[in-house]
Parts: sequence; structure tokens; C-alpha cells
Amino acid sequence: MALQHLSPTATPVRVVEALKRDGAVIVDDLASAEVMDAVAAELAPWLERTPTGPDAFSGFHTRRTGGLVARSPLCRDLISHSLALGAAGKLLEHATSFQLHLTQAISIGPGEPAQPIHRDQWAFDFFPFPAGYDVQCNTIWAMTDFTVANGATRIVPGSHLLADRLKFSQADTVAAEMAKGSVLFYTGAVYHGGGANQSRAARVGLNITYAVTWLRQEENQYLSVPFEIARTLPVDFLKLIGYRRGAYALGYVDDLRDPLEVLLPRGAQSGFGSPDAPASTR
Ligand SMILES: O=C(O)CCC(=O)C(=O)O
Ligand SMILES: [Fe+2]
Repeated sequence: MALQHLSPTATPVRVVEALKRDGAVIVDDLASAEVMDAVAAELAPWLERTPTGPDAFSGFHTRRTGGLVARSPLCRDLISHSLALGAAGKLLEHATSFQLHLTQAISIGPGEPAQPIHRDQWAFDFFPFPAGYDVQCNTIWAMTDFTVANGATRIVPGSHLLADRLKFSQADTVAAEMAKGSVLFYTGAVYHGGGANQSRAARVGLNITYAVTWLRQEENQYLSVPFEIARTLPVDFLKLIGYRRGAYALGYVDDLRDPLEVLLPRGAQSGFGSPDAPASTR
């Protein structure tokens, strides 16, 4: 079974329909090749100095470069893309709000074998979330073309509704082949993994993921984004990266202060009586 492809004009509702059915879907050409090249140029100095992974899961020939909110202003536009936020908000609508979970440019180098097939939500200490109860909505933006040969992400379609801790082989998967600028959307529950890179060039994808605000973020945004940079970002974006309370009280500061009030002392609201979820992150 191949993955469904949607056009760049697809609505969040269409994306989420496909996610609920298959666990993954590709939106073709959501960004132009020129935009992806500009992002690549911004990230190049950071990718160059990133070491390859320490184990088979991270990949001995794979570089994972994070901290993209701070390092790449262009990545902020992708992180807050309306289709990504719309789809995450819809998929996770049973929660009070969602937030950015991690940002990672994944450069799979030539010779890298396939990554073990896994669920991203295993990051939550393997908690067995009920089938159909989504806590995570993920994207991988193709910064190069994704092909079978260069390690396109491998997906087990429909596996988001199966039992936990299953083992799959490559034969159970299909390749998320897509052109540069296209985006793979997938849930935290779908079984998948990076593909083997048998080509001569790196396969680069931008993994930007979102999760409900009552779970701990995989990438610590408070320490990844220096305060001097955080203070220059729009309030809605700050809420998206975690400067807000999750649900009613999670993450408050000292006397019930909102995290935003601490970061931006003037003008922010305080107290538990001020529900603050902006439409864009609900
Ligand atoms: O790079 C990819 O295609 C997928 C990587 C992945 O699934 C992961 O690191 O969790
Ligand atoms: Fe993964």
C-alpha cells in the first residue's frame, strides 16, 4: 500500500483524515525548492560541525542538528507553517493545547543502513497510549529529494492502530518518496524509520514535531533558545515553543506566574484565571 499524496492546497482536515486512516501522508511541494535551498544554506555551518550519531538508532553516518529555532530564522517559518499548525491542532484537539516537541535536521549519509523501525511516541518512556489516542503530530520537510535509494523515510501504513512494541522488517514498509519541498506528516504512533542510504549523497530532512502540552518536550526549548533570542520572538511563537502553561497549571513559575510573564515582564498576563491558548495553537 502506497502513501497518499495531497496537493499543497490541502486543508488540515484532509491531512488529519489521512493521518487517522494511514498514520502518515505526504503533502507535495508545500515549500519551493528555493526556500529549501535557503534553509539549507542557513543550516550548512551548523550541519558541518555536527558529529555523526553515537549508536545504530541515531546512525553512525547520520548527523542530527537541533536548536533550529535559535539557529535558523527561516526554520521558524516552517515550524509555524499554517498547515503544520492546523494539522497538529486538529489531530491533538482533545488536549487543551499543543507545543513544539523537537526540531532536527537529519542528514543521513551514504552507507547508512536502515534505522530500526519504531514509534516516535516511545520517547515517552514507552508509555502505552491507547490506540487512536494521539499525543504527537510530526513532520519531515524534504530538503533534498527523498528516494528509495537515498534513504526516504520508511513507513508501515496503518500501523498507528496496531499493538505497541511490535517488530517490523523493511519488507513491511513503504518509502515516503517525495520531492524537495514536500512534507511527510506522520503520527507519533505510526511505525517508521529512516531508510538505508545507498546513494552517494546525503539525504536531508527537517524533522519538526509537535506534542500535547502535558508531555515533556523532547528538545528543551528553554535552554536551546538563548533568552536574548527568545525575547525577540512573537508572543504566539513563544507560546508554541513552550512559554505557556500546559492545561491548567503545568509549568507555572513561583507565585502562579505565567512563563511568558517571566520572559517578557511587561504586558503578559498572570494567574490561572486567564486561559491564553491562541487560535493558532489550539
Ligand atoms: O530521518 C528519517 O527519515 C526518520 C528519522 C526518525 O524516524 C527518527 O529519528 O525518529
Ligand atoms: Fe522516528
